[in-house]
Amino acid sequence: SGKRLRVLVDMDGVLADFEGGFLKKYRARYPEEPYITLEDRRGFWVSAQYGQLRRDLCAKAISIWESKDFFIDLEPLPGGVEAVKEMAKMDDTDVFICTSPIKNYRHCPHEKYAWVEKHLGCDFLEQVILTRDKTLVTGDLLIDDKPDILGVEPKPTWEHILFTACHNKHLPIGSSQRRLLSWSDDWRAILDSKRQ
Ligand code: DGP
Repeated sequence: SGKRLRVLVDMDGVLADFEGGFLKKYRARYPEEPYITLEDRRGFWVSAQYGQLRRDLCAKAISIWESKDFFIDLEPLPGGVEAVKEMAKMDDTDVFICTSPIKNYRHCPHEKYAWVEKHLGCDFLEQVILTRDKTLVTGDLLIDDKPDILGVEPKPTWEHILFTACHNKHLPIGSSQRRLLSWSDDWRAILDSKRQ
């Protein structure tokens, strides 16, 4: 076989249940306020859709993920931790967790490392990449639920595999963009398709 395969895996919405964790804590903190069910979520930015519901709900949404323990308390999405562990054991395969921290850095970066240690083990801390610009990271694949991954590099090296989430499942799939429907879907075939 040829060179090693490098897989970049996003965290929120791919390994960690950001949307479910958000809705649970939003409803607990603001029980009298309207909310958006996961079925009705549209668009990547949660705060934008809450702001459309009512202007002041944008700041209330943001207050949830800026709170202590929001990121560490996120539940793993089904099969994600197991898939990443299996991937990391495959021959000629390097796996990195590539995640964008929120700009309010009080809790998020720390809790992202703590989440990886808790669910994947301290050896996996070597594989964490925190960046606000994923186009600068080289890899063969980027598995991510954000439909548009942009940055300063116009031609990223990776192929973006769109991981299905409540906010993107209604989007028409672009001409050549491939999807991973969940971790029960055939991620091994996607990796194999990129091997030399
Ligand atoms: P990533 O999934 O790596 O692209 O990181 C995006 C982060 O932004 C993730 O923690 C989810 C979070 N996020 C979701 N909706 C909003 C929003 O409306 N505003 C902000 N600031 N962050 C959001």
